Amino acid sequence: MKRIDFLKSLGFSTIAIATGESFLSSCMHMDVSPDISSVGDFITILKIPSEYALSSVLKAQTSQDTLLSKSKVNVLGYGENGLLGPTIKAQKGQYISLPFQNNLAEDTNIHWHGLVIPAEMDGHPDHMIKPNANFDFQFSVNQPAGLNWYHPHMHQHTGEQVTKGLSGLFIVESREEKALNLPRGSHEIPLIIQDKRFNTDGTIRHNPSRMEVMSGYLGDHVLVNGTNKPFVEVATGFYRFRVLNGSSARIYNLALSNNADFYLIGSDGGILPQVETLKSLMFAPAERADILIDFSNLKVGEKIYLKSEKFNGMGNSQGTQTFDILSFNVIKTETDTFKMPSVLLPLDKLSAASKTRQFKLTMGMMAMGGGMNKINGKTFEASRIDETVNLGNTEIWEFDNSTGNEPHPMHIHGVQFQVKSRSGGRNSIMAQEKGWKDTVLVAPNEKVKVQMTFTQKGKFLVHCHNLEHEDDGMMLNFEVN
Ligand SMILES: [Cu+2]
Repeated sequence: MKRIDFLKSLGFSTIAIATGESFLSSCMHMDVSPDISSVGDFITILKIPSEYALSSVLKAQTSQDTLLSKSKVNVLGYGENGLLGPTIKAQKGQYISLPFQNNLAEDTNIHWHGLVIPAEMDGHPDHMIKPNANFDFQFSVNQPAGLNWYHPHMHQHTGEQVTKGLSGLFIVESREEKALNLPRGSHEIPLIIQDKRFNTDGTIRHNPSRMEVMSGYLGDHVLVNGTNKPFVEVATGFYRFRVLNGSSARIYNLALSNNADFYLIGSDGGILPQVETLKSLMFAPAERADILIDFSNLKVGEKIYLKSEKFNGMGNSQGTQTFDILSFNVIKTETDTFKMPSVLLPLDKLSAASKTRQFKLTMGMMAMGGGMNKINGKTFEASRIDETVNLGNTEIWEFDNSTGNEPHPMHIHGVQFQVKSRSGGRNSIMAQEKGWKDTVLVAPNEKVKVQMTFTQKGKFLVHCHNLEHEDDGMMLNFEVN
């Protein structure tokens, strides 16, 4: 096939193809779906992020970590301990102060993903923290117990900083959640799943081509908590896994290698009303899953894997392979007293919506100098307010990907929302969408409606959480007055 015909087959117009050799060559070096089923045993013990010590300084900095081999390489993280940051825990109702220091040679900031907090604390790209500068993040945590996270949020460089290691977990706990008596202590394990690519020297590589800015920058290794091919030792009981998809673009179709059921008890914004018994779970970037796994039917010495199965309908580069993520090695028997609750925590009903807004997701083929991924025909402009919302109002926002070819995990800042409907594509509300959400996967051909009440004043963002799409400008401002 001639190069020009090849590009046309990918959907490029003749005009787009005519716009420059550098674009052509970057396309020809594309690696749309790298092989992730690399050989090797799961023989490295799963790292667990440290717990944040209250009022200690979170420092964005370069440090060293072991990733693919035993030799240490330079990575980014929050602190001296290598990739990622400490897990912050706060009680519902707690006022928390998080001193932050930028020890990088470039600007950064922190977005508290999932937390409903004032705009000045939310980490808008307007609010950058310069090299060697510091900032005290202070806010009250007034939301249900759940797994949230934190990461940088600047325009055009979020993908690079997150990929190189800047992310951490923020867990909100509450009395209501404690009363459920869920597995805890050694039976509650955080899992940050991230695919990455590497340079020959073992450092993390971030160099998406123009093609990958559209199709997704997928890695060829999957790390869990920064561990390549990890195992975790378990006993024959129930465990609670607090799972974050911290990847740039990769969607996982989570399942267990023995085809056993697992139990979804929570998603982005907290605990679900009821347990969802699943064999598999489509899990998009920035989504969280609170999962219980029962190992009581296994014998000491057995191993099962958390894996990702093949899937369709999410663009050409996603779901092309089945691969293992994490090995569970059963090392001891125990008597487990955990009882699965028949109901979990009730989901508050939202008021009726006073307005519906449309967000049309499109991918323009070529815009030299500008973004290709657009919302309502626009790319991000920091000073432009795209939507104005009245404080206290309840609205429905519809994300319309009916003409798109790529999946978009859409994230709204400053709120937790409920998914009201999905038409086209998968045509139904998924298990993890039956509770509070801040990120919803909008697959090709789908229109998804979400509903929320705006309780925080100020300037916030709505954007795609495929980090290359976001950095390309698939992000708008909205202001709540
Ligand atoms: Cu997107």
